[in-house]
Amino acid sequence: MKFIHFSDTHLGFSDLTRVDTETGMNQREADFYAAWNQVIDAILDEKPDFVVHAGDLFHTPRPNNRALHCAFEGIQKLSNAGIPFVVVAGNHSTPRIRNTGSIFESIALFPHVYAAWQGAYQRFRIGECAVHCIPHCSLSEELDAAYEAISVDEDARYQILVTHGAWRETSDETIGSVGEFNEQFIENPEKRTGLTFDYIALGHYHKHIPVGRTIVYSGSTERTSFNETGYSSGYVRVDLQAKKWRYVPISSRPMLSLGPIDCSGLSLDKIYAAIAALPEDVPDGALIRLELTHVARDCVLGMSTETIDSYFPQALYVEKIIHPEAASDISHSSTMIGSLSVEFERFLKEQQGSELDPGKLLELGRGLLDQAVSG
Ligand SMILES: [Mn+2]
Repeated sequence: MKFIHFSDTHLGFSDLTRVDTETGMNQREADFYAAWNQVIDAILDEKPDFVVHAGDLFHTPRPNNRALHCAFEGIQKLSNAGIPFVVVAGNHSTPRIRNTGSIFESIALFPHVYAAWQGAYQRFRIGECAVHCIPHCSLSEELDAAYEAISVDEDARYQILVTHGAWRETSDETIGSVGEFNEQFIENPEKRTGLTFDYIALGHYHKHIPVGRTIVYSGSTERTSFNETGYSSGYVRVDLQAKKWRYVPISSRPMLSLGPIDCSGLSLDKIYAAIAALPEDVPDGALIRLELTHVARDCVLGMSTETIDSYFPQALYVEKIIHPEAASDISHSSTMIGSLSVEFERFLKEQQGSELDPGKLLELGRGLLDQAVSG
């Protein structure tokens, strides 16, 4: 039996202010749909016996209409092709309040679709394979109960487990933790239950990485932040009979980090020159994170986003992370050009002749902006 394992498609994710000129859609939102469609097309092409999705199908518990349409369209294609699709809910697509219902209830209406989303263990049988599912559980008691409920299907030739969370091998060895507040920890289920699985399909960690010989994070199909720079995007093709799996990369938007450039003692012109001297092999449509350290305060305020962007005409977006020199207060030790607090400081500088204390105004304004942004 052969199946495809993928995960963390985060449909409905959107970011940055770039718009796809053809559709008018947020470009990053469109990128995530394109990645999902690539995997769906690959599945239709490969015709596996079934497919498992290990969580975070959607970016939020209440996805927008475009995200729903994209998911339904893909799932319908699999359903029409008679390819069973098993999906577990991850932490991003689990509502915090249960009585709001779940989108997985609707997804499970498609023929050949099996969804585990109710904070409880579920087992599905697909041909010769028993698929054991532990979705995201909001309470640790539910997770404990889910583990206890795992039962082997004696008639099935293969047993696989699909689950979503950070892998906890021992109490001080965790893999795939991303520090989200509602992250679930998966204690090695084989150790915990004494059962052996032919394969454990993991979701949550956006980096593709095997945890054991047949315990695998497929990784995500696109990257939700610059922290994921360098992660590939793709899915895993598993052959149960041959006891083998293979990672298959898909194409996703290029993302790269440039710098840090040490700007100690550099004038603004010299800083621009140092940026201009960075390697030029930036792929078309890339997302770039540019980091500058020890930037003199005056340079931070005088820096032009447009000038920096002009050095990377082929980039879709350039994020500028600035570490000002000798920052007086630690909470503002790093900043982003274009961020509200920097723009506010620039604005204040232009307001000459006010009788109000500019230092106090700046402090007060930044405090309020920080509150508004983090709240
Ligand atoms: Mn995720």
